[in-house]
Amino acid sequence: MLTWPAPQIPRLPGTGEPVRVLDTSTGQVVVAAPGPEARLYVCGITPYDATHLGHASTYVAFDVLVRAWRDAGQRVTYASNVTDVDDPLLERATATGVDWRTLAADQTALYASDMTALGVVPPDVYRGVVESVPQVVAAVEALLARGAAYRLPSPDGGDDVYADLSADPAFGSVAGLDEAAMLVLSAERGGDPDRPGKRSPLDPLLWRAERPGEPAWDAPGLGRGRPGWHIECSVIARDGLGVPFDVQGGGSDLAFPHHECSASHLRLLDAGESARAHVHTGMVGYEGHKMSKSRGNLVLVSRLLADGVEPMAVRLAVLAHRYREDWEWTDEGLVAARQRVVTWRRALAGNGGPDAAPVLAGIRAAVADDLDTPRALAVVDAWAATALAGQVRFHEGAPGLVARAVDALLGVRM
Ligand code: 5CA
Ligand code: ZN
Repeated sequence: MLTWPAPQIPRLPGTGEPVRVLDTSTGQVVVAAPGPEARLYVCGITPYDATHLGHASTYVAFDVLVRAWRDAGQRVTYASNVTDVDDPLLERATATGVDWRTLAADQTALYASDMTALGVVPPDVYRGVVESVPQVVAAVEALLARGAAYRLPSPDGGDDVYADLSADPAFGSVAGLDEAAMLVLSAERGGDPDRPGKRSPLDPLLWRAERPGEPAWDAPGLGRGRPGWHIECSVIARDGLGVPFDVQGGGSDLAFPHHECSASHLRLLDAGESARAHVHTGMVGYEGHKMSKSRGNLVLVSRLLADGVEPMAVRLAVLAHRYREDWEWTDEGLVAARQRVVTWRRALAGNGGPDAAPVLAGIRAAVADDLDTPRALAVVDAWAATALAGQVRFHEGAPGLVARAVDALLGVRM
């Protein structure tokens, strides 16, 4: 898949601190990528509707992580997917009478333009499911050969293939949920715990035999069909990054079953390993509920931009919240972000101002501390307030350094 253009990241003097993030599986804040290279996989969109603020918030959060690693002198490899064939996409295509490929292509393009506007660094490895079918087929065949998967006849002929979770003693280690909670979430989030004939209700689908009216691909060893959901991310992460990699990321709605199952598939495919840390963003809500395509309570990035909101105000409205907490999108939050753009611009306008070195150090310390972007914004706010008060020693070039720091580390280009 084609990505979008990479934003230019200004150089800064010195280097950032080792970046710590909250790992869901241990509950600890850890240095997730201790080596010279950082490898990140973030679950990409299912392109059946336009990018909303929940998506934007998740991708901006991981963008701050990428920028912090780079600032700390690490080489970053970032991989992501596009779920360009899956149940919700096919259902929307049928409901609206649009070809599923056209729907996916249009929405993927809109997502790319939204990410470009928001200054999100594009992934280095960016793959759709459709272009990954041969790799998925090989992985499902390998799991069958290892006895870690089984076939179940489909009502429409052919066989579906399920992973046999009893082959993986570490299943459950990502989200740490009990059986009852896992069953509830599996049913809510794309699983089929009530399907008769499965060895265990939580066993996830790896390959879905062709159904009438659904797209399908030839796979001589499996029979015509299409990939299940979790295996796509296992395969794209493994091929794009190698295993183990440093961070598996996504929204908290993906911790179970999606990241639990994709980590399990990886362990069974690659002798026991998956991601070193799982990092999850909180859910953005709107009008009292999680913003979701299925509920329809969406604030779209493209709609805000079309209404004349500056992309950097949208980005600042997101960065005003801690990534790991749930939060609610509000008009007041956007008004405050627009005001912040105005204030920062005024403070940055001159050639001199208060010393910028503590601002750079303060932003670095805040983002390294589990991406504490609200604290980073407060550091800049304080500098801007002092600059506008105009009663400090004049440091020539200080606004330039603050502008570069805000650009490089927070992705906010003034
Ligand atoms: N294609 C799959 C992942 S493989 C998927 O979940 N797609 S998605 O389009 O539904 O979501 C894309 C990303 O946005 C995921 O990381 C998801 O966790 C995140 N996300 C979805 N809704 C919200 C929300 N309301 N707040 C924050 N993040 C969200
Ligand atoms: Zn995924």
